[in-house]
Amino acid sequence: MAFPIITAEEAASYIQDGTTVGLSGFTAPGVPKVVPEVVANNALKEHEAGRPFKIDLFTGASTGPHVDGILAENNALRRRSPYQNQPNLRKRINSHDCNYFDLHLSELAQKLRYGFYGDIDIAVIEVQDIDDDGNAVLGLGVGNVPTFAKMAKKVIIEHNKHLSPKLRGMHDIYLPQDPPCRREIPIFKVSDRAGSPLLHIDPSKIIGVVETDAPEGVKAFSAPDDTTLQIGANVCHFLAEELHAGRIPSSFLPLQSGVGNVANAVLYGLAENLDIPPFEMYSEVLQDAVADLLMKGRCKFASASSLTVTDPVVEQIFDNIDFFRERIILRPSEISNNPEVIRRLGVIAMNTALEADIFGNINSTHVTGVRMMNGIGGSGDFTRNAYISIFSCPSITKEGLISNIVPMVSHVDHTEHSVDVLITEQGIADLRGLDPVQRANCIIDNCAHPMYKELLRDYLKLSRRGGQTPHNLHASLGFHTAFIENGDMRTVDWSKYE
Ligand code: 0RQ
Repeated sequence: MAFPIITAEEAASYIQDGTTVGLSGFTAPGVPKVVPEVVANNALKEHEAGRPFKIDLFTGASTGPHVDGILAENNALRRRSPYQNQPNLRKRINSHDCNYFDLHLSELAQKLRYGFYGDIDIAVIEVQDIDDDGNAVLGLGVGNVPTFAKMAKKVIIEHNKHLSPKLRGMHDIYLPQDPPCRREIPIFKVSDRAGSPLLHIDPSKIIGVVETDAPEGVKAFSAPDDTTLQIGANVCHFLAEELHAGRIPSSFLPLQSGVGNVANAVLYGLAENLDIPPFEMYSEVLQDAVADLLMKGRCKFASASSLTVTDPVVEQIFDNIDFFRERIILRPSEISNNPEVIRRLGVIAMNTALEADIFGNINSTHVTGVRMMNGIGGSGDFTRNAYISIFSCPSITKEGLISNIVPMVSHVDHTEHSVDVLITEQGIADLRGLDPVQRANCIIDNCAHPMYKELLRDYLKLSRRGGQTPHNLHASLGFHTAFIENGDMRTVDWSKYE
């Protein structure tokens, strides 16, 4: 290797208070394994010495405890985008110790290139291999690394020996031109390749290579429970009905599946439901369930920005790499989540809501409207451009203290205009072509939990004072205020608002 081998400490010394850093990867996979932790430790030492130390951090998506977790714990993040899921960082964001701006994942790379968020000082990039000319085989997650590599003034490489040399060929690295020169992205089928299997990094920018040997450490999801299994079964039932009605072509359409426990249960439902023919996925992450779906032939091909699978599944993929390399493409998130491609391919989007309102607006990010959970992630990229956009969630949370179907969402991520179908364990609300009152009745009848149906119907009566979308603005957040005051949404008293 033409580049100097350096220690993580030497590498981290290039990252100082105020440095803007871009990290490779998408979710934990592909994210550098050692340099960020040393940066976090340096921050702690600086703080103990009474000196400021905070960095601006851009990534592909969430990272892991060894990056966002420890950087947040040591209060080393000044600005952060575009997605996170670490409890420590959540606390920093909600207390404004860290300025987090929550962005559609497909947009960060181009907005950085447009110059909206300033320079990238240092990119830290995990590779499986890199040649003397700077051509790199990436790891299991891509994210925004092509843009970070292009924009960064200096690059640090983490060479992770844990990665299989046979990963070469799984990636498709494509960087679009920016307006006014942008052309169509030449992906017309899920399995189309538009770019190169290698990422080119300008060798003159490479400071050095840090050697690592580390697994990804992706956490397993909770095993599906009765509720999530029923949601999965309802999603599959809906898709099978659409297929039989001819509204989905008989060859089926590519699926996108969101993140979390509910999304994982939906994927397990797809494995079992033979009414749905073998399908393809055009998604942003591939979870454990997808490896299984590929092995069983239920999924024919999968395109995403990351293999977000647990370590045993990584080993399974490495052991059968020839099989998986033929069936998986890993792309930059700007491409995996690209609105142009999603709409062209007719992707069916399946994402998860924290809460939905009776008119079909979705809150995916803010607990009781104020506390950031994770971020919008790629859900908007897919939802807004999908062939059919489905949201699912359990009808209740915390044993019924919270209804996930509310009169008005306390924060809006996806508007009623982009949501075709809402699914809970109770049933399916097909909202296509319905006016707001029809939608409200459809959601209450099919998706709300029985213990909340009457309360929601009463709200609708209370709101019948005219207007296309009948709300009572005093009462519209009544469920939330009842929860804040009494810890139970069922204690709402509509008579106060009559
Ligand atoms: O809390 O952890 O204390 O038990 O929220 O809820 O039911 O486990 O949901 O893991 O499926 O995640 C929306 C967060 C769902 C995720 C969200 C509480 C509940 C629990 C988690 P505990 P579940 P999931 C891009 C896809 C946005 C980004 C996205 C997400 C915790 O899916 O981040 O879609 N989505 N990316 O108890 C208060 C409510 C609540 C609530 C749940 N209404 N009020 N708390 N909880 N509902 C596309 C890809 O391709 C990846």
